[in-house]
Amino acid sequence: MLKTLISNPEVEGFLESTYDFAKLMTFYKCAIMEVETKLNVLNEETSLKFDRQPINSIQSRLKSLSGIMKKLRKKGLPMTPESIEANIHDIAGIRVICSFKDDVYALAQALERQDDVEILQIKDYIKNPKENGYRSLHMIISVPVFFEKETRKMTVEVQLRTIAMDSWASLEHQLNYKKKFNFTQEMRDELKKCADLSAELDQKMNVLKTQVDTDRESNTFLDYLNQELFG
Ligand code: 0O2
Repeated sequence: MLKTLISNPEVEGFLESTYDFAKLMTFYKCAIMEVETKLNVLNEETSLKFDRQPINSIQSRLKSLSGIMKKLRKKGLPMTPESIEANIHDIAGIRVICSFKDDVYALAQALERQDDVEILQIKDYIKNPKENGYRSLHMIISVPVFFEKETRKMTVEVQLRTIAMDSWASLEHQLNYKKKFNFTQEMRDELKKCADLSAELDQKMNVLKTQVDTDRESNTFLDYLNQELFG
């Protein structure tokens, strides 16, 4: 297998720049760390203000070498570190699973406001769901990563979605997304109905959240301390 790979001229050229590739991937890995820290800080702030966590969980991944090569080949692009950096924007990927729909937008706006974050692209599949019912907020952002003698602006794909959006997308991913099985129209309609139900659930939970947040915001920190200490 390895022998076949190395005898492929495309791969041969790629391996020549192995060090540059490893360095690039390290920059991406650090960019993920930077953005995760930003998200965790925002999570702490909301936790202090509203006594609840807007982020349910964060998953991150670096795209695999085979995934990168597949994408470059599909786009007919050269397999060099320069080409990867210029053309593929989801090498560093972060999925943020939020508690409520408002949290998705609040976190996105908070990231946008940060001086060192540049927004390169936003796709709002919550306001404009995909035809199959997929909902999520996708952002391509750029953040600086500081090495000892070099600073690079790295792109990171951030997908923000609620727990309900995530459970639908995870199940749909297993059943349908990029799968060869031929989904009938009836099955597609059924999947879409499930997506609509999950959107309704998000909407109802969001209304409840707004009522609770409004109440908590109107209580001062001293009220909160009094309650905690004296019941
Ligand atoms: P996987 O399997 O998650 O790695 P591009 O990234 O530019 O090539 P596109 O379509 O412009 O492609 O990007 P878009 O629309 O922002 O979607 C990218 C990612 O969103 C996908 O990554 C999925 O993770 C997710 N996604 C988009 N549409 C769907 C969908 O219909 N169902 C599910 N479950 N996930 C979706 P990948 O790399 O395509 O796939």
